[in-house]
Amino acid sequence: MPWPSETNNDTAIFDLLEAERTRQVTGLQLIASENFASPDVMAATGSVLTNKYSEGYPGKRYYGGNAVVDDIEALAIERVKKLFGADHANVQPHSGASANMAVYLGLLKPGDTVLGLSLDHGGHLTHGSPVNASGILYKFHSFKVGATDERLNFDEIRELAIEHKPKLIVAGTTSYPRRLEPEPFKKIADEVGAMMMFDIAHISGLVAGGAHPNPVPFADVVTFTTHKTLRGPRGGCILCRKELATVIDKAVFPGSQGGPLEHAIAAKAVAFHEALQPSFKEYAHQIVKNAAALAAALASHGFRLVSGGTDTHMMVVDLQPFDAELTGKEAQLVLDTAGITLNRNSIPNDPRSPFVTSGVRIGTPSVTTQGMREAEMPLIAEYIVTVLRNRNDAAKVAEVRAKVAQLCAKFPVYANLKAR
Ligand code: DSN
Repeated sequence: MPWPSETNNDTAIFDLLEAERTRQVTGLQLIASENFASPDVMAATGSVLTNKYSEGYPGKRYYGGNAVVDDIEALAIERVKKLFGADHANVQPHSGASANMAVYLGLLKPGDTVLGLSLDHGGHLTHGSPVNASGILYKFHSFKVGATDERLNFDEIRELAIEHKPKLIVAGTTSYPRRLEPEPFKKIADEVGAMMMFDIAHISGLVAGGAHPNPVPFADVVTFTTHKTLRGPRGGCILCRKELATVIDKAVFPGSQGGPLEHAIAAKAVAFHEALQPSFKEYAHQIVKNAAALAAALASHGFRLVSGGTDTHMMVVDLQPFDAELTGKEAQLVLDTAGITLNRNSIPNDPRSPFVTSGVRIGTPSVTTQGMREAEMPLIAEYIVTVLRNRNDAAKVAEVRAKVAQLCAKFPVYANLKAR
């Protein structure tokens, strides 16, 4: 018996999907962790693989009918290993958080000591936040960015490592705008006999495209998400040294996940293939150039950039010098009304709560996918400034909304794509 014919017109959901498509393509998407996946990535995500169970790994499944799935997952593994020069890859993590928790499960025992960057200084929930399982199950000690330069201080990290003797050092960030060299982390890890995990969730596309140093030769384990700068489907991935392959695979399945999402794995394989093309290098470098141009334009309008600027895809903007009354929360809300989407973000040592904040985080992966370049960045900065200066003037905000739509129309993404 087929699906109920009465639901063929599920307009409630499909109208909403169309509304979301319209929102995405008519506004400026400046959330640093988002991107526009290709139509091929989205076709694989919405494919027949959504129907299949395949617990296990290629050649070792607990269900029948997995010959094709095996080929797909093997291809995803082969491609991602080539992309990052890794010994071993596990492409099954459902997300970056799942990838990180699986690594902890594989490498640590509950109560083991770990060192990671504090969430409020640019780390991630899974780097030991007390409200996250990582901070509940393991004994995390946090390092912070320097009070004046707002950059990682490897002398401080080394001192903490010597003091606490962690079993694992977690490198990686979610709102740190600077290059993260892997060598200093490796040196400290070696000195104190710790393992090293590098979470490149944000920068995996930059690493793949050669616009950021690759930590794979230095780290025991590298985790990342596939949907940010890498421009794939929502999901996670783990790379590791071959000696850790079995322990990592067991920690993902059966350790922390059940059936893998093979539709997402097929889409990851598509994204890895796209990232292996020469044009992806150009894309990755253009993201960084665009971020630098946007940061410079914002600075010229009186905003303060945390750490003084950016060398990645993102910037964290301190709103206080621009307008002491303006909070990150208010900025996010009013900019959304103007079709400019970004997120409020704590600045280091923020006097306001994480729900309010004194900053915003801005990223250029999505607008770069649309084809925008340095020339468009001052315009984006100008729109942001106009909205924030006139935040109580609905007509002015609406004027900018119209200009944003006009700009986006010149850089069409998903031109012919419909919700279905
Ligand atoms: N939510 C992601 C980000 O925006 O950085 C991190 O998990």
